[in-house]
Amino acid sequence: MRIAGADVIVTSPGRNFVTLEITTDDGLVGYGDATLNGRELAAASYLRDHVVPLLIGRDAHKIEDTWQYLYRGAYWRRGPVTMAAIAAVDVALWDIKAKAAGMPLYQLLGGASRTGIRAYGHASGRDLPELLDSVRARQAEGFRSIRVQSGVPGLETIYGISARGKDYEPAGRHPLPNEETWDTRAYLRHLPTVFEAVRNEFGPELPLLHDCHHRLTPIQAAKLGKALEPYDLFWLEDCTPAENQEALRLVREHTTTPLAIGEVFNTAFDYQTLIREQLIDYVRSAVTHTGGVTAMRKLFDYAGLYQVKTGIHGPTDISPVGMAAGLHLDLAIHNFGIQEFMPHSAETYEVFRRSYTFEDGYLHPGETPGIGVELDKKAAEKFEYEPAYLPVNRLRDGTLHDW
Ligand code: EZ4
Ligand code: CO
Repeated sequence: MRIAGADVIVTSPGRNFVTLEITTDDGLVGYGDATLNGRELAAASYLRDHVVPLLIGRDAHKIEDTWQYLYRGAYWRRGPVTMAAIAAVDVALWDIKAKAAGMPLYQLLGGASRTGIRAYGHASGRDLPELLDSVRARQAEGFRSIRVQSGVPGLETIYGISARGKDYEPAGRHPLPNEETWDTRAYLRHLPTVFEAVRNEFGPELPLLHDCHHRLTPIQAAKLGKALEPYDLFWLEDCTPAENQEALRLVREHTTTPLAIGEVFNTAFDYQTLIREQLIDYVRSAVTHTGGVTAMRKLFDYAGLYQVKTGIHGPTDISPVGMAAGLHLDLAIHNFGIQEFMPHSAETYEVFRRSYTFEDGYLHPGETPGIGVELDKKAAEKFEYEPAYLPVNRLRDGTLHDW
């Protein structure tokens, strides 16, 4: 089975997505996601200009060899653009292989290790009453684990907080990024009071998560982890900037709050110290940003040796194709932890027809052969690309800060 064609589709049904469509000489079609929020066209060009010409005529069954060919063959290794492009090829080839086998992908990964995939949803509020309502809304949708993000008195717009009743979408369709203002001391004072109130309202059972979005120094993160211990978090995410693996040593020495990190990582090497020294509890990589199913499987198996579990990144900037690929891994691997799930808009689902389901707090990839997501090209054409950027963050004196 040879690769006969490869097409890169940039579409914007509610937000931008980059999709690779590979076709084989016997008529099978596979999809992969290369969406890199705010830098989409770089991944599209990497694929179109430098990868597609290498794919035509290759044996579609040789997934590992193609992965190594694109990774080692580029000479310039790693990086978000490269790894998103490799991920798209890898997932499209797994989709094709599973379709050729007539099985859902998870069967090729060893079969199901569980009946459903525990998912967490996002609750947020500009103030406490709004936040409590938002937690109730997620519960009503079926979520049994909930990420809690709260506004901070004195700060206007911050990461993770949507307008009342609306879904959060950080990328804005502006010619320039929005600028937000940040104050770490105000945040560190306020957040423990929020978790105290949420625990009082919903009791001790409900698993609660929180995302610091890389904004703290190691000692600030240590202080926050300690302050949140009475509220028994499922995890504290991205407490320090991701580049510095050693930072987590200091945090770990001071708190038993479980730690999750990795949504901006793109290879297993970014986790080497973190996993080997057991400085984290959950790896947050997404299939789309970490080189595909092939690379994720290796990362998860490595993490499993150290009792580190998974928590695949699942924001709306992972397309339904990338989401579905992650769900097959979630179902098959042993060391699954939890899956983030931000449902996509109706427009997105019009372009990406999916077989995965969410019911009673659990996701399932479905039984369709392949990964179970098909792109409707006609529908995709209706939604033209629009430049969009993630916001930037500044301290009160204007210093640029992690967002
Ligand atoms: O801000 O994917 O845990 N989820 C997150 C996301 C990220 C976006 C950035 O594109 O941190 O909401
Ligand atoms: Co995050």
